[in-house]
Amino acid sequence: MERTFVMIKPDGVERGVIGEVISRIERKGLKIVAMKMMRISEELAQKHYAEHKEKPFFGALISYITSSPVVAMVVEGKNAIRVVRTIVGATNPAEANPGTIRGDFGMDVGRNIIHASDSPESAKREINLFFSPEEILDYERAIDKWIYE
Ligand code: DAT
Ligand code: MG
Repeated sequence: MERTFVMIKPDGVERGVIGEVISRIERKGLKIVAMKMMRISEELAQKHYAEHKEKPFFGALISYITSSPVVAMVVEGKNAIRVVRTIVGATNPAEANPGTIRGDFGMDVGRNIIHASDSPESAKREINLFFSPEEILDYERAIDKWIYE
């Protein structure tokens, strides 16, 4: 099983779609193994988005992500990184397919509702940035035999 880092961004929280987003993750069959609501510090935001440091939108991205609380999660499942990116949709909500989270809820690349790790390396790095090992829970679900062959 693979783990990925998922975060409902401040616009998702403010617009009241926390439940909707979590529902989509749950009903897909993915397992939430850690979750917390928090406000991201400037320092954590800069670390999380370090790969975009030189981009023209970096400043706006940091102020957006630190502007209001977020909901951070670790999500587990078979090919979880790819599966979550698929249900999240393209980076720009204007281009994201209907049926995806960004396609259904967003209008602007600077307000795209949700973050999800894009590779095993970034998943590992981001999970470690946001969660301590004790915050990630190991548990079995009886339903899993109906989700995985
Ligand atoms: P993703 O969040 O799909 O992994 P990314 O890692 O390329 O996308 O960029 C991180 C975030 O930065 C993205 O969710 C929104 C913002 N962003 C990306 N490209 C942008 C652009 N051209 N203009 C404004 N914001 C942008
Ligand atoms: Mg990214």
